[in-house]
Amino acid sequence: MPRGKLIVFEGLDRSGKSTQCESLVSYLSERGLSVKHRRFPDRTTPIGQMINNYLQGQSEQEDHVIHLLFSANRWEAVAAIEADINAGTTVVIDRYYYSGCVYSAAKNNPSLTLAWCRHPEEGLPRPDLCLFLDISAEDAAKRGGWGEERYEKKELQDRVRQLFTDIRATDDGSDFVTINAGQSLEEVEREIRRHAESCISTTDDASPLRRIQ
Ligand code: FDM
Ligand code: MG
Repeated sequence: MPRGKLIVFEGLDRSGKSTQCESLVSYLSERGLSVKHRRFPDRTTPIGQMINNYLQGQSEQEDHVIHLLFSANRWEAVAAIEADINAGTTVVIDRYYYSGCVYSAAKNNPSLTLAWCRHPEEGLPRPDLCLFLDISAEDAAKRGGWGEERYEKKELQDRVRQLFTDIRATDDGSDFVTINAGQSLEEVEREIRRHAESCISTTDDASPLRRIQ
């Protein structure tokens, strides 16, 4: 049986990730593909609840600690993700380790460099495709404005976008397909489906899931 693929959505808050992620999952499953939807942070686990409390301002965490909790929240899901992929199920995830790196690094804490932030992610399954929904912080904010959560602030989002741009220039960025998220929902949807279908049909079934190195 061909293995499932690992497809990830990344982008700023309000870039349309969640909507597009849901749309792709329904599209693929309507076409008979076995597909599972996940999101990070997964707020349903005990670690995820600590993250949720932090994001909602109900608790404080030291910058490195919250970074490691976000990473732990991915690691606790690895066995399940791998089991799905090995069983032929494609896993579509709303945010992954790129968000983990850039949001923490955007805090400008001198000992939370992008390189430091990336270390705990090494060894995680590497996506077959990362769909990066690109939008400026200004345009994202026009979409109903920022919510109440901790990172939904213009200055931080500007730095996050810059760091996503920096990542695209590195080896990690070779997984990225950049999609102009300022287009209409339907145009974005069409592009995403095209890339996802090409990923699903062209990834060599014999090739094992790669790891983040
Ligand atoms: N976020 C998300 C991080 O800071 N690190 C991570 O590893 C992940 C997965 O959490 F501001 C940030 C990004 C965002 C916030 O995510 C909540 P959602 O997708 O908006 O729920
Ligand atoms: Mg959000």
